[in-house]
Amino acid sequence: MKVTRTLGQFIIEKQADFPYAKGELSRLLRDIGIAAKIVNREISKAGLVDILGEAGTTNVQGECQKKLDIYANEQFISALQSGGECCIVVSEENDEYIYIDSEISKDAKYIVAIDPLDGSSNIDVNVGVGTIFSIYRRKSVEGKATLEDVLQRGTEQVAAGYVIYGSSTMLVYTTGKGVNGFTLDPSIGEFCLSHPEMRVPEDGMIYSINEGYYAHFPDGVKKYIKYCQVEDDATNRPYTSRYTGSMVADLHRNMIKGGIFIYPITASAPKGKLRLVYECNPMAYIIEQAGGKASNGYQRILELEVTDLHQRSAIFIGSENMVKKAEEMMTCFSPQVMKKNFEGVAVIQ
Ligand code: AHM
Ligand code: MG
Repeated sequence: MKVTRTLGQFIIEKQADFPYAKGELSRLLRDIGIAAKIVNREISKAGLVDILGEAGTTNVQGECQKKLDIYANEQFISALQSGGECCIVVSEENDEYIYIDSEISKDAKYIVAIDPLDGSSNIDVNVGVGTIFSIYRRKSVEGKATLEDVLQRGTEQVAAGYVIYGSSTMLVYTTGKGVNGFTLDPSIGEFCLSHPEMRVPEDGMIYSINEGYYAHFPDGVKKYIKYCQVEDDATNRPYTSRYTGSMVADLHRNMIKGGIFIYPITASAPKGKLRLVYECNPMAYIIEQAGGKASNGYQRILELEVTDLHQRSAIFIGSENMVKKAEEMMTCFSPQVMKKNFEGVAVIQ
Protein backbone atom coordinates (compact mmCIF):
# COMPACT_ATOMS: atom_id res chain seq x y z
CA MET A 1 0.00 0.00 0.00
CA LYS A 2 1.25 3.46 -0.90
CA VAL A 3 2.07 5.52 2.18
CA THR A 4 1.17 9.17 2.12
CA ARG A 5 1.68 11.98 4.57
CA THR A 6 -1.07 13.57 6.60
CA LEU A 7 -1.51 17.33 6.73
CA GLY A 8 -0.17 17.36 10.30
CA GLN A 9 2.99 15.46 9.34
CA PHE A 10 3.52 17.62 6.27
CA ILE A 11 3.16 20.89 8.19
CA ILE A 12 5.76 19.80 10.75
CA GLU A 13 8.13 18.64 8.00
CA LYS A 14 7.81 21.97 6.19
CA GLN A 15 8.64 23.93 9.30
CA ALA A 16 12.27 23.14 8.50
CA ASP A 17 11.94 25.46 5.46
CA PHE A 18 11.79 28.35 7.93
CA PRO A 19 14.85 27.91 10.17
CA TYR A 20 13.77 30.48 12.76
CA ALA A 21 10.17 29.32 12.94
CA LYS A 22 8.90 28.49 16.39
CA GLY A 23 6.00 26.40 15.17
CA GLU A 24 3.35 29.10 15.60
CA LEU A 25 2.30 29.18 11.95
CA SER A 26 2.29 25.39 11.90
CA ARG A 27 -0.07 25.35 14.87
CA LEU A 28 -2.29 27.94 13.22
CA LEU A 29 -2.56 25.85 10.05
CA ARG A 30 -3.28 22.78 12.13
CA ASP A 31 -6.12 24.66 13.94
CA ILE A 32 -7.63 25.67 10.59
CA GLY A 33 -7.41 22.04 9.40
CA ILE A 34 -9.28 20.83 12.49
CA ALA A 35 -12.06 23.42 12.09
CA ALA A 36 -12.36 22.43 8.41
CA LYS A 37 -13.00 18.83 9.40
CA ILE A 38 -15.75 19.87 11.81
CA VAL A 39 -17.38 22.09 9.17
CA ASN A 40 -17.08 19.28 6.62
CA ARG A 41 -18.95 16.94 8.97
CA GLU A 42 -21.90 19.36 9.17
CA ILE A 43 -21.90 20.16 5.44
CA SER A 44 -22.05 16.48 4.57
CA LYS A 45 -25.33 16.31 6.52
CA ALA A 46 -26.85 19.32 4.71
CA GLY A 47 -29.10 17.15 2.54
CA LEU A 48 -30.67 15.72 5.69
CA VAL A 49 -32.27 19.00 6.83
CA ASP A 50 -35.73 17.65 6.06
CA ILE A 51 -35.02 14.85 8.48
CA LEU A 52 -33.00 16.73 11.06
CA GLY A 53 -34.82 20.08 10.80
CA GLU A 54 -34.41 23.34 8.85
CA ALA A 55 -31.88 25.96 9.85
CA GLY A 56 -33.39 28.12 12.57
CA THR A 57 -35.64 25.33 13.86
CA THR A 58 -35.10 22.76 16.57
CA ASN A 59 -34.05 19.31 15.40
CA VAL A 60 -35.18 15.95 16.71
CA GLN A 61 -32.40 15.91 19.29
CA GLY A 62 -33.69 19.24 20.61
CA GLU A 63 -30.62 21.10 19.20
CA CYS A 64 -31.14 24.37 17.38
CA GLN A 65 -30.08 24.08 13.71
CA LYS A 66 -27.85 26.90 12.52
CA LYS A 67 -27.36 28.18 9.02
CA LEU A 68 -24.18 26.54 7.80
CA ASP A 69 -22.37 29.77 7.03
CA ILE A 70 -22.94 30.96 10.61
CA TYR A 71 -21.93 27.57 11.93
CA ALA A 72 -18.73 27.59 9.85
CA ASN A 73 -17.89 31.10 11.02
CA GLU A 74 -18.26 30.08 14.66
CA GLN A 75 -16.14 26.96 14.21
CA PHE A 76 -13.21 28.75 12.57
CA ILE A 77 -13.28 31.64 15.05
CA SER A 78 -13.47 29.26 17.98
CA ALA A 79 -10.55 27.16 16.65
CA LEU A 80 -8.47 30.32 16.22
CA GLN A 81 -9.43 31.60 19.66
CA SER A 82 -8.50 28.40 21.42
CA GLY A 83 -5.32 27.85 19.38
CA GLY A 84 -3.58 30.91 20.87
CA GLU A 85 -1.61 31.94 17.73
CA CYS A 86 -4.06 34.45 16.25
CA CYS A 87 -4.68 37.97 17.58
CA ILE A 88 -7.27 39.21 15.07
CA VAL A 89 -9.81 37.47 12.86
CA VAL A 90 -11.44 39.21 9.91
CA SER A 91 -14.47 37.35 8.57
CA GLU A 92 -16.96 37.90 5.79
CA GLU A 93 -19.64 37.24 8.40
CA ASN A 94 -18.58 40.04 10.79
CA ASP A 95 -18.69 43.76 10.01
CA GLU A 96 -15.82 44.54 12.40
CA TYR A 97 -12.64 42.59 12.99
CA ILE A 98 -12.59 40.31 16.03
CA TYR A 99 -9.81 40.98 18.51
CA ILE A 100 -8.86 37.86 20.46
CA ASP A 101 -8.35 38.97 24.00
CA SER A 102 -7.26 35.99 26.04
CA GLU A 103 -4.31 34.93 28.16
CA ILE A 104 -3.10 32.29 25.68
CA SER A 105 -3.29 34.76 22.77
CA LYS A 106 -1.46 37.62 24.45
CA ASP A 107 1.72 37.09 22.38
CA ALA A 108 -0.08 35.99 19.22
CA LYS A 109 1.51 37.35 16.04
CA TYR A 110 -0.89 36.31 13.35
CA ILE A 111 -3.95 37.83 11.73
CA VAL A 112 -6.35 35.55 9.90
CA ALA A 113 -8.85 36.73 7.29
CA ILE A 114 -11.48 34.20 6.36
CA ASP A 115 -14.52 33.57 4.21
CA PRO A 116 -15.90 30.69 6.27
CA LEU A 117 -18.36 29.37 3.67
CA ASP A 118 -18.01 30.79 0.20
CA GLY A 119 -20.77 30.06 -2.31
CA SER A 120 -23.11 29.06 0.52
CA SER A 121 -26.23 29.49 -1.64
CA ASN A 122 -25.03 26.30 -3.40
CA ILE A 123 -25.53 24.25 -0.24
CA ASP A 124 -29.25 23.80 -0.95
CA VAL A 125 -28.49 22.19 -4.31
CA ASN A 126 -25.57 20.01 -3.28
CA VAL A 127 -22.95 21.87 -5.33
CA GLY A 128 -19.43 22.28 -3.90
CA VAL A 129 -18.74 25.17 -1.51
CA GLY A 130 -15.53 26.32 0.12
CA THR A 131 -13.64 28.09 2.87
CA ILE A 132 -10.94 30.63 1.97
CA PHE A 133 -8.29 31.85 4.42
CA SER A 134 -5.39 34.26 4.45
CA ILE A 135 -2.71 34.70 7.12
CA TYR A 136 -0.63 37.82 7.88
CA ARG A 137 1.95 38.59 10.52
CA ARG A 138 1.02 41.65 12.57
CA LYS A 139 3.22 44.70 11.83
CA SER A 140 3.24 46.31 15.25
CA VAL A 141 5.46 44.67 17.84
CA GLU A 142 3.73 45.54 21.08
CA GLY A 143 0.36 46.47 22.52
CA LYS A 144 -2.93 45.49 21.00
CA ALA A 145 -2.91 44.76 17.27
CA THR A 146 -5.02 47.33 15.43
CA LEU A 147 -6.70 47.98 12.10
CA GLU A 148 -3.32 49.15 10.74
CA ASP A 149 -2.03 45.62 11.29
CA VAL A 150 -4.94 44.22 9.33
CA LEU A 151 -4.86 46.49 6.27
CA GLN A 152 -1.86 44.91 4.57
CA ARG A 153 -1.39 44.33 0.86
CA GLY A 154 -1.76 40.78 -0.44
CA THR A 155 2.00 40.61 -1.04
CA GLU A 156 2.43 40.54 2.76
CA GLN A 157 0.55 37.25 3.22
CA VAL A 158 2.57 34.54 4.94
CA ALA A 159 0.13 31.78 4.08
CA ALA A 160 -3.20 31.27 2.36
CA GLY A 161 -5.43 28.37 1.50
CA TYR A 162 -8.84 27.06 0.70
CA VAL A 163 -10.95 24.08 1.59
CA ILE A 164 -13.28 22.67 -1.03
CA TYR A 165 -16.22 20.65 0.25
CA GLY A 166 -17.04 18.78 -2.96
CA SER A 167 -17.28 15.21 -4.17
CA SER A 168 -14.36 14.81 -1.82
CA THR A 169 -13.08 17.41 0.63
CA MET A 170 -9.69 18.97 0.01
CA LEU A 171 -7.49 21.49 1.76
CA VAL A 172 -5.04 23.36 -0.48
CA TYR A 173 -2.51 25.80 0.96
CA THR A 174 0.69 27.71 0.42
CA THR A 175 3.23 29.28 2.74
CA GLY A 176 5.04 30.90 -0.19
CA LYS A 177 6.96 27.82 -1.28
CA GLY A 178 4.57 26.26 -3.76
CA VAL A 179 1.09 24.85 -3.30
CA ASN A 180 0.09 21.47 -1.91
CA GLY A 181 -3.30 19.79 -1.80
CA PHE A 182 -4.62 17.30 0.77
CA THR A 183 -7.72 15.14 0.41
CA LEU A 184 -9.74 14.21 3.47
CA ASP A 185 -9.80 10.46 3.97
CA PRO A 186 -13.07 10.03 5.89
CA SER A 187 -12.12 6.54 7.03
CA ILE A 188 -9.28 7.89 9.17
CA GLY A 189 -10.47 11.51 9.52
CA GLU A 190 -7.18 12.94 8.18
CA PHE A 191 -6.25 15.20 5.29
CA CYS A 192 -3.68 13.22 3.25
CA LEU A 193 -1.23 14.68 0.73
CA SER A 194 -2.84 13.89 -2.64
CA HIS A 195 -1.76 16.81 -4.88
CA PRO A 196 1.88 17.68 -4.15
CA GLU A 197 3.40 20.79 -5.77
CA MET A 198 0.30 21.86 -7.68
CA ARG A 199 0.89 23.85 -10.88
CA VAL A 200 -1.76 25.69 -12.85
CA PRO A 201 -1.26 25.05 -16.60
CA GLU A 202 0.09 28.10 -18.44
CA ASP A 203 -2.70 27.85 -21.01
CA GLY A 204 -6.22 26.62 -20.54
CA MET A 205 -9.44 26.03 -22.45
CA ILE A 206 -12.04 26.87 -19.78
CA TYR A 207 -13.47 30.29 -19.00
CA SER A 208 -15.64 30.86 -15.93
CA ILE A 209 -17.80 33.97 -15.68
CA ASN A 210 -21.47 34.67 -14.99
CA GLU A 211 -22.46 35.39 -18.59
CA GLY A 212 -25.97 36.29 -17.47
CA TYR A 213 -24.57 39.75 -16.69
CA TYR A 214 -23.04 40.12 -20.17
CA ALA A 215 -24.91 43.32 -20.95
CA HIS A 216 -23.42 44.93 -17.84
CA PHE A 217 -19.78 44.00 -18.45
CA PRO A 218 -17.03 46.42 -19.51
CA ASP A 219 -16.24 46.29 -23.23
CA GLY A 220 -12.89 44.59 -22.56
CA VAL A 221 -14.67 41.67 -20.84
CA LYS A 222 -17.22 41.39 -23.65
CA LYS A 223 -14.40 41.28 -26.20
CA TYR A 224 -12.57 38.62 -24.19
CA ILE A 225 -15.68 36.43 -23.99
CA LYS A 226 -16.11 36.75 -27.77
CA TYR A 227 -12.42 35.86 -28.20
CA CYS A 228 -13.02 32.67 -26.16
CA GLN A 229 -15.96 31.73 -28.39
CA VAL A 230 -14.34 32.25 -31.80
CA GLU A 231 -13.04 29.22 -33.74
CA ASP A 232 -9.25 29.08 -34.07
CA ASP A 233 -7.36 25.80 -34.47
CA ALA A 234 -3.99 27.26 -33.48
CA THR A 235 -5.23 28.20 -29.99
CA ASN A 236 -7.80 25.40 -29.61
CA ARG A 237 -10.70 27.80 -29.58
CA PRO A 238 -13.60 27.92 -28.98
CA TYR A 239 -12.99 27.38 -25.27
CA THR A 240 -15.50 25.75 -23.01
CA SER A 241 -17.47 27.60 -20.34
CA ARG A 242 -17.96 26.38 -16.75
CA TYR A 243 -19.42 28.42 -13.89
CA THR A 244 -20.80 26.94 -10.67
CA GLY A 245 -21.39 30.08 -8.59
CA SER A 246 -18.77 28.85 -6.08
CA MET A 247 -15.48 30.62 -6.65
CA VAL A 248 -13.54 27.94 -4.80
CA ALA A 249 -14.98 25.15 -6.98
CA ASP A 250 -14.43 27.10 -10.22
CA LEU A 251 -10.88 28.05 -9.28
CA HIS A 252 -9.97 24.61 -8.03
CA ARG A 253 -11.05 23.11 -11.35
CA ASN A 254 -9.11 25.72 -13.32
CA MET A 255 -6.11 25.18 -11.09
CA ILE A 256 -6.02 21.52 -12.10
CA LYS A 257 -7.18 21.73 -15.72
CA GLY A 258 -6.15 25.28 -16.63
CA GLY A 259 -8.59 28.12 -17.23
CA ILE A 260 -9.59 31.62 -16.24
CA PHE A 261 -12.12 32.77 -13.63
CA ILE A 262 -13.45 36.31 -14.04
CA TYR A 263 -15.67 38.39 -11.78
CA PRO A 264 -15.41 41.86 -13.32
CA ILE A 265 -17.01 45.11 -12.32
CA THR A 266 -20.59 45.31 -13.52
CA ALA A 267 -23.20 48.04 -13.61
CA SER A 268 -24.70 46.80 -10.33
CA ALA A 269 -21.32 46.00 -8.70
CA PRO A 270 -19.16 48.94 -9.89
CA LYS A 271 -16.19 47.84 -7.77
CA GLY A 272 -16.67 44.12 -8.39
CA LYS A 273 -18.45 41.66 -6.10
CA LEU A 274 -15.70 39.63 -4.51
CA ARG A 275 -13.85 40.82 -1.41
CA LEU A 276 -10.18 41.66 -1.64
CA VAL A 277 -9.04 40.67 1.85
CA TYR A 278 -10.51 37.18 2.27
CA GLU A 279 -11.46 36.12 -1.28
CA CYS A 280 -9.25 37.73 -3.95
CA ASN A 281 -5.92 38.07 -2.10
CA PRO A 282 -5.68 34.52 -0.75
CA MET A 283 -6.75 33.04 -4.10
CA ALA A 284 -4.29 35.30 -5.93
CA TYR A 285 -1.45 34.20 -3.64
CA ILE A 286 -2.26 30.51 -4.16
CA ILE A 287 -2.61 30.85 -7.94
CA GLU A 288 0.66 32.82 -8.24
CA GLN A 289 2.43 30.25 -6.10
CA ALA A 290 1.15 27.59 -8.52
CA GLY A 291 2.52 29.54 -11.51
CA GLY A 292 -0.68 31.34 -12.51
CA LYS A 293 -1.67 35.01 -12.57
CA ALA A 294 -4.26 37.20 -10.81
CA SER A 295 -5.22 40.72 -11.85
CA ASN A 296 -8.04 43.24 -11.48
CA GLY A 297 -7.88 43.69 -15.24
CA TYR A 298 -5.02 46.18 -15.07
CA GLN A 299 -2.97 45.54 -11.96
CA ARG A 300 -1.70 42.60 -9.95
CA ILE A 301 -4.29 41.78 -7.24
CA LEU A 302 -1.62 41.24 -4.58
CA GLU A 303 -0.32 44.80 -4.97
CA LEU A 304 -3.66 46.57 -4.57
CA GLU A 305 -3.86 48.95 -1.64
CA VAL A 306 -6.14 47.70 1.13
CA THR A 307 -8.18 50.43 2.77
CA ASP A 308 -11.22 48.58 4.05
CA LEU A 309 -11.83 45.16 5.62
CA HIS A 310 -14.63 44.35 3.21
CA GLN A 311 -13.26 46.12 0.14
CA ARG A 312 -14.30 44.68 -3.22
CA SER A 313 -12.28 44.10 -6.35
CA ALA A 314 -12.71 42.86 -9.88
CA ILE A 315 -10.71 39.68 -10.48
CA PHE A 316 -9.23 37.88 -13.50
CA ILE A 317 -7.40 34.81 -12.24
CA GLY A 318 -6.00 31.50 -13.49
CA SER A 319 -3.70 30.35 -16.30
CA GLU A 320 -1.06 32.98 -16.99
CA ASN A 321 -1.58 33.32 -20.74
CA MET A 322 -5.36 33.53 -20.44
CA VAL A 323 -5.16 36.29 -17.80
CA LYS A 324 -2.62 38.17 -19.92
CA LYS A 325 -4.97 38.02 -22.90
CA ALA A 326 -7.90 39.27 -20.82
CA GLU A 327 -5.76 42.15 -19.47
CA GLU A 328 -4.80 43.03 -23.05
CA MET A 329 -8.50 43.28 -23.97
CA MET A 330 -9.20 45.42 -20.91
CA THR A 331 -6.41 47.81 -21.79
CA CYS A 332 -7.47 48.05 -25.44
CA PHE A 333 -11.23 48.18 -25.06
CA SER A 334 -11.90 49.47 -21.55
CA PRO A 335 -9.18 52.06 -21.00
CA GLN A 336 -9.79 53.91 -17.73
CA VAL A 337 -12.73 51.58 -17.53
CA MET A 338 -15.72 52.78 -19.29
CA LYS A 339 -16.18 56.01 -17.52
CA LYS A 340 -18.58 56.66 -20.34
CA ASN A 341 -20.57 53.47 -19.70
CA PHE A 342 -20.64 53.73 -15.89
CA GLU A 343 -20.84 57.42 -15.31
CA GLY A 344 -18.64 58.82 -12.64
CA VAL A 345 -17.46 55.43 -11.40
CA ALA A 346 -13.72 55.45 -10.82
CA VAL A 347 -12.72 51.88 -11.33
CA ILE A 348 -8.96 51.77 -11.31
CA GLN A 349 -8.07 52.03 -7.65
P1 AHM B 1 -20.58 34.71 -1.23
O1 AHM B 1 -19.29 35.01 -0.49
O2 AHM B 1 -21.72 35.56 -0.75
O3 AHM B 1 -20.89 33.25 -1.25
O4 AHM B 1 -20.34 35.22 -2.74
C1 AHM B 1 -19.20 34.81 -3.41
C2 AHM B 1 -19.61 33.96 -4.57
C3 AHM B 1 -18.46 33.32 -5.28
O5 AHM B 1 -18.13 32.08 -4.71
C4 AHM B 1 -19.04 33.15 -6.67
O6 AHM B 1 -18.06 33.04 -7.64
C5 AHM B 1 -19.86 34.39 -6.83
O7 AHM B 1 -20.22 34.81 -5.52
C6 AHM B 1 -21.14 34.15 -7.59
O8 AHM B 1 -21.80 35.35 -7.76
P2 AHM B 1 -22.90 35.54 -8.89
O9 AHM B 1 -24.08 34.72 -8.44
O10 AHM B 1 -23.18 37.00 -8.90
O11 AHM B 1 -22.33 35.03 -10.17
MG1 MG C 1 -17.62 34.65 -0.18
